[in-house]
Amino acid sequence: MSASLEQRRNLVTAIPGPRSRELMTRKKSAVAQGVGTTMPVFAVEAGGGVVKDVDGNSFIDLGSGIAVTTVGNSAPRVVDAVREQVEAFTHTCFMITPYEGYVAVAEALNRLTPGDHDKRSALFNSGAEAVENAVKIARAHTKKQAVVAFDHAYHGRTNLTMAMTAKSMPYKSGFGPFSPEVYRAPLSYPYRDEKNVDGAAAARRAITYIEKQVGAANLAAVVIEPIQGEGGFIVPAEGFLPAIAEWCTANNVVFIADEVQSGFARTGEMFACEHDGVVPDLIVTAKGIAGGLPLSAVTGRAEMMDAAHVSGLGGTYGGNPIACAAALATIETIEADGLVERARQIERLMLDRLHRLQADDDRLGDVRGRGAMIAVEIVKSGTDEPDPLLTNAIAAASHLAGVIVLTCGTYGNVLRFLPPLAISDELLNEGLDVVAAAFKDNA
Ligand code: PLZ
Repeated sequence: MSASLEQRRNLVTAIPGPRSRELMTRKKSAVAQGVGTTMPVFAVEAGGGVVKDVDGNSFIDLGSGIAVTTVGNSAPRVVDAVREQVEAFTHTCFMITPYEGYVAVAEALNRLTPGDHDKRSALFNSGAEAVENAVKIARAHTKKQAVVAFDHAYHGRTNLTMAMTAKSMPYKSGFGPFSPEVYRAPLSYPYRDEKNVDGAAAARRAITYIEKQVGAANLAAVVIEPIQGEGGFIVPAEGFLPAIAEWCTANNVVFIADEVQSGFARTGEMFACEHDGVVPDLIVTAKGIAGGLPLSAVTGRAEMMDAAHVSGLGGTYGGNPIACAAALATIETIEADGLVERARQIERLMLDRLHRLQADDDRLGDVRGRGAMIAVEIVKSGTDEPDPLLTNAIAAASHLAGVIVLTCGTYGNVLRFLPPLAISDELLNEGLDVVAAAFKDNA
């Protein structure tokens, strides 16, 4: 981020402006339509809490490029580290001539992830690729095959992770057949579960499904997002995650936490499973790990990680030196700038404002989340019926008014907020003012 990037919302053209419109025309004739875009504007610069477009409009960023630029876009330490690395060398392939940065990232992950047991890490490029590798490792360790994922889960767009992802449109429809031996269990969803289904009861329900439909004897791994991302920022009821993790341990099943979206200070802990006191066997990270450079990882118990034979894990670019340099600078930034605590401050500010909004407007059916991973589930007034049309209208109105917000949820009715932790309170409040006005305008 250049020092000249002003930290304010400023619209100087209609949205989209003429240059963005021109680029969108080029996009339509050059890029496959399967690659969609949420906003109609093209970025040229970003940093702090702002994204600037080609027409000179500045947007408040409440999305962080889907929870990636947690330390801020072009965060100063990341820029310096990347510049230094790119001038030294760009790639040798860690599997050919290794380099220190990869090892240092593995050491940092082993130190930062929950549990003080002996750990190992392996690095990859995308979240989906890391999830796939976590499953490979669990299968190699247990010598079993089946995998359980949950309702509303999102784990990626590759063949195995499409099978693990719950939502058909847009992620799976027409792209089958999907990987076999993937089963789905019911989640704990406090807003939509019957009132008597607490965390323990939801865990019993899930475990019964798993035991009856799969059988522990066949099950290699249970994969779960401690707070679901694309599925709607669903925070399971207290006790749910520990009960599932305990059952896994008792049954020689690898408990894999997919913290691709929830990890790296996002939720007011370094990792979301820490809120529940859960120590996963394997933890999958990506997104926030490297300040915007493509990097992902699997970290876990040494004896499980080492179950895969030599050269059984890897990939040409996995743990690319530039991405590793960015990750080390990102971790340094989180620690030196107290960003875990910053995420907690953001939680207080956002929940307070959204709860006040909810008190006057029952279309905000549920306000939930942790840290800087906060959402509103939008319903039709007087009911709990999902209202995806209103959700899209609120998001679109916010976009036109200069605020980047995203939607999610199986029913498409969740407005989610993932601000960079580098955002100011002032911008955050202004962004929420815009969203509040959008609710009023859509009364
Ligand atoms: N696991 C929990 O959130 C990525 C994807 C959006 P990749 N989520 C955003 C989209 O439309 O593609 C994600 C996630 C969780 C895995 C992934 C996959 O990570 O880096 O996108 O492969």
